[in-house]
Amino acid sequence: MKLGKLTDYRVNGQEVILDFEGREARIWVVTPYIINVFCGEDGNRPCSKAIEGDKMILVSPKVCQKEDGLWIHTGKVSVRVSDGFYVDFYDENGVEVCGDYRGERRPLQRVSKEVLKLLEEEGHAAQDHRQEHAFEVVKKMDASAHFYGLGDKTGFLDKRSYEYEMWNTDNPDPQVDSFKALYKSIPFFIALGKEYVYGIFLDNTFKGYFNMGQESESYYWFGADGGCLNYYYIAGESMAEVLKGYTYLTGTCPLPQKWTLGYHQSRWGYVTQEDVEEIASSMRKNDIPCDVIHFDIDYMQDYKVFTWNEERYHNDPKAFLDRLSKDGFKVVVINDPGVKVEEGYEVYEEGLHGGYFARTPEGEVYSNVVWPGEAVFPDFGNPEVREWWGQHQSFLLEKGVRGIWNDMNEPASFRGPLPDDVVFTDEGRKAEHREMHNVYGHLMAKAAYDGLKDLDGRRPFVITRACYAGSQKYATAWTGDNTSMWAHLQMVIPQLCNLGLSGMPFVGTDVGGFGADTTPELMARWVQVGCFSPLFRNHSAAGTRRQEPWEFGEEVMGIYRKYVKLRYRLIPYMYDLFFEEEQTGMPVMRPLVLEYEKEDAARVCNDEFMLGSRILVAPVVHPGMTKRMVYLPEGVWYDYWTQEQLEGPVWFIREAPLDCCPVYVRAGSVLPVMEPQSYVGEKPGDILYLEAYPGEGSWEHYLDNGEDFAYRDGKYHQYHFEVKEDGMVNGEIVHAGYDKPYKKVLVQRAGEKEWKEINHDR
Ligand code: MIG
Repeated sequence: MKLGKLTDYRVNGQEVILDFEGREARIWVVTPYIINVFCGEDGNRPCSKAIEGDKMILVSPKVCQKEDGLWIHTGKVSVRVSDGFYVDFYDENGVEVCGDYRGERRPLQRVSKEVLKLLEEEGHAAQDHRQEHAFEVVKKMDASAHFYGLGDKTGFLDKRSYEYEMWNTDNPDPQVDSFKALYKSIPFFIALGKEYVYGIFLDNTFKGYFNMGQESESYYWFGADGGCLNYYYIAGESMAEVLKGYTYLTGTCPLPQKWTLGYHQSRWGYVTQEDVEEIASSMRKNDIPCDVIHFDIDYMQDYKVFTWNEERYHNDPKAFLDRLSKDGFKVVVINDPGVKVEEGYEVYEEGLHGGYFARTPEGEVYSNVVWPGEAVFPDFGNPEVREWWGQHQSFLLEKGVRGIWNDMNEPASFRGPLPDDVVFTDEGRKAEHREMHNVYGHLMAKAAYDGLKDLDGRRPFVITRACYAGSQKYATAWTGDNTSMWAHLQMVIPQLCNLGLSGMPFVGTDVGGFGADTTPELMARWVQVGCFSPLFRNHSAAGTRRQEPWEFGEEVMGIYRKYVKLRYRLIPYMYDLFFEEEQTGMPVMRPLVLEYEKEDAARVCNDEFMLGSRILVAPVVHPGMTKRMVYLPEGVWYDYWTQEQLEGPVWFIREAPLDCCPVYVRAGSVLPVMEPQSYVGEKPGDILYLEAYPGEGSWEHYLDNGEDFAYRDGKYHQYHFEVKEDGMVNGEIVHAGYDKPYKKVLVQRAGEKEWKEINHDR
């Protein structure tokens, strides 16, 4: 964005107001590490959907005018603003970390005029000029830069050399690398270079553009189609610190109920009570642990939200859900935003009378087609609408439903997209679809979360498809309609890791693939990745090959069982990761680069990942492969299956027959594990089991009732364990607030069979 000469400035607390020949811009020091750069029409920041509450930390920035520009020093970051509104960031040693690019942009001409004309005649979309955006920020890029995050995008971990768009999109085609957008818009990325790391969060909800060096090797740029230039520069010593800064701004994911970490079985097409009964009993009969069954749109009456086709449930769904619950199954149901246009239908009538639906510019209620047919769209930007929607969930809760799955909330529509000028509300003011589109799902999830919290009191379990920055505060997310193909199994790793780096730790993909027919081998390999993903749900589309664990013969079912059981074993460890994540923003599933950012191999690793800081997973994601190349970063590692010790950094080949997913544990680990059970809480859980991997290290283990918010009043236990080179473990209780702490702590040393009791008193 080019402004004129910097003619004047004034300091207002932590904000510096800059005058560029009559056009105003601002630099706001939010914390010593976080700087906001702003330029908008009337000088006022719009109300952020991502950032809630006051995030300012008191700093006294030093401001001084020098020959080369106006300098603002926070003590940790220095900002230089110069004529033309160029903004450069320096670290505390005065080294430039992130600077605006001042050179000429590369012309976009890709083909000659003649070829362009030919292409157009043939009906191909070709471009030889750059699109105009409301603003663009162009930053220097050096040869060492890698980019991570950007929410949910196709392709690989490192986003360098690709361009993306922020526009929540439901495109049912198989997702490939050339897709510019999926269902979520999280305009945040981390730049990691040889000597630097920083983050940028563009808090703008309009259609956004992120060109991460696709246009040039000298710069990258980002921009949007409307709204204000409003970005946050986030400094830190490491990627983890940058992420901590980002989640400090936009929030972390609240600790989930423990059962949500169990296995979820879903399919579009469980229509009747008998269908569901069959799934539940087959899970138990086949000894496959399972906590959750999902009900897709089939349970509703004519696809009307907040209705139930009771006939298909022997006229008493509540009795059925109660029965399932006795057997340890929790039910999650889908809930779409589109409300059927039908006279006399309560939800429609209420919304109509309340003025709760989006309108055309002429003031008519706007409608489009979704599952129920002609449908209208709740205006979730209006707090009253969120409250109304949230309270309606009592209909589902009363039947015994334990979680809400928000689908189609981009919002998706079947009769063409919603026009840009459909009128919504942004809290107190009117705002068009072009501005509210990317936050529609976010606000729907907020409505669901707040409603559930109020009605139920337990930690709300909401799953959403569409997201904006900060959606982690309300919902877990799944990545939408993937396809049963190997490329999509491969994509799971960078996709979920980048979501974690974008502040969304509780995420998963449809295990086995949603569209198309999966194969036994693909299923076996997919569950080996799925069992380590934070949200572990097998889901598939109606009409595709059935995808329940028993559909692929004994061998694959055995493999399936082995990995679902491994998942259950690791639930206490994963729960600890969620506890850590709520404090620090560190994701549960991590790319290697987050733990080993100095290692070149880690920076571009797409086929291995970490579960927390202690477990490294190197799954097979190619058909026919029964060995794979494994990279282990620096340090001593244990092969989880053989207990063999290895020393990194090292590359080697590991045998990986169909039933083997290579897993490694860092030396110096204490992994809390759970005894085998069919669902979380089936066994009393009053003994803590620890797997110890010799080496120097420690672990914080967390225990509470796994259900409500009592932990926020201190009603939890925290244990601190230390392990030594000889594998001996010491433990102490560092916080004692839970009324059912462990009666015993048993330790098993790597490679040994025996469990030994240890003392763990204060
Ligand atoms: O237009 O509810 O992504 O998980 O099974 C498709 C039916 C609507 C899309 C979701 C998918 C779900 C399906 N839905």
